[in-house]
Amino acid sequence: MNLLEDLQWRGIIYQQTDEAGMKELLEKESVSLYCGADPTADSLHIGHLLPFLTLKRFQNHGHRPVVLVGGATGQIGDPSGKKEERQLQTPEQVQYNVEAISKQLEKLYDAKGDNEAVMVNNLDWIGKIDMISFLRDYGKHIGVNYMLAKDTIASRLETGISYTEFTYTILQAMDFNHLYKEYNCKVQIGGSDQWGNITTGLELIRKMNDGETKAFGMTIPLVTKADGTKFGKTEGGSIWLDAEKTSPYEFYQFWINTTDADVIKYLKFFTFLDRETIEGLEKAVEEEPHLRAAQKALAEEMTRMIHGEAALEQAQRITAALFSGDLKSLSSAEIRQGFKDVPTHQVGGDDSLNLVEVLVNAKISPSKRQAREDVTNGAVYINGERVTDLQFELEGTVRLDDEFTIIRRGKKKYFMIQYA
Ligand code: 383
Repeated sequence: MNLLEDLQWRGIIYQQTDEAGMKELLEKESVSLYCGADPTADSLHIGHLLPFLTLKRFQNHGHRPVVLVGGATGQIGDPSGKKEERQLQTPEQVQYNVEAISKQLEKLYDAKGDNEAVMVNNLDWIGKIDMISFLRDYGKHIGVNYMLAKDTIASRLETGISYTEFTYTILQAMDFNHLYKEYNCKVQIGGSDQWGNITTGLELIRKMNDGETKAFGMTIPLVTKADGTKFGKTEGGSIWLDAEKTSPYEFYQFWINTTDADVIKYLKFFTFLDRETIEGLEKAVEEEPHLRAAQKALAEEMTRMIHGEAALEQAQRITAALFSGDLKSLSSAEIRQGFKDVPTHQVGGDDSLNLVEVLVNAKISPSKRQAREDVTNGAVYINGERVTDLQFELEGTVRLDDEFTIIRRGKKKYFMIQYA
């Protein structure tokens, strides 16, 4: 399968500005193409992955990725897909975020050689343009009527859009034009929300380069979920690539919890597994869904890709230990990762440390009588070990890191006790 056939099969192509031209271009030469991200936070989240992994698919087929981080555009704010005006970030915050997300992006493109990825920051050229040049050299080429017709701008006319955000699309167009000239970059890709900005770029390139368009745009579909809820969000918020914000265990759990209805689509979108393998997993979902082979493959591929082999093994160990209830094999740091979201109860300095009392105070057992029964019946586990002694005190080695204890009641109900 060639690249375009592979992208098609994966369902990754949404819109193209010139399908036939693009096909011809990719058959003829090895191209440079780009995708950008604005530094709106100090980490990317999985909503960014699809376009940047698509860029990598191009790289795997011999093309050169140009990865842009918007040190300039991040100070302005893209109105695309936003119902409301954005709050400006300070230049320092933007700079901090640029560094953080550049590191994450660099890691995605480790391939060396002729088509090694190039990292660029648009502050390096946009930051140098003075206002008069901006208005004369660029603004003059883009009609206000043309801009007003863009979905992302039109949809904001009722609620309001500042001149700042209105101008954003011209800045992104200047980037495409700059990269076209400096890096012979002929293609820009992005999510479907970027269609307007990508086409403004083509307009500018056409106007500034003798009317001939040799550049192309391609967008990638929005990732949806079969149940209609938003992809990439959990109760805890976004799924970040930064391990400090979303631990590798949580990251692994996110993917492993994918529904049968979505899992094949995600394997095609996000992994580099080949067609045969994915079709095999598709069969497995149909014939033996309870084994969750496709979900396991997805979680494994994604966690390895973003966090590496060691973090994947750790995530799998935590998952297995939580499933079996055997916590002895885990370090306290691993237990912390695994139990981040369980109900927590704080035990103050004056509170009783007696197990039965704690079970009642933490509302783990509904009454004192029930708490006693739970303990004597062997339904209570402390850090994975059954405790049947009614006099047991939560002291000493049961306090992991001197800070917390995990209590399990019954098969699967976990609680964390924290000490003041
Ligand atoms: C800036 C300057 C350029 C080219 C692109 C940009 C960024 C672009 C943007 N992109 C989104 C972002 O940064 O705002 N104006 O969060 C997201 N992208 C990619 C993809 C996506 C888009 O980074 O659809 C999801 O991840 O295009 O929302 O010269």
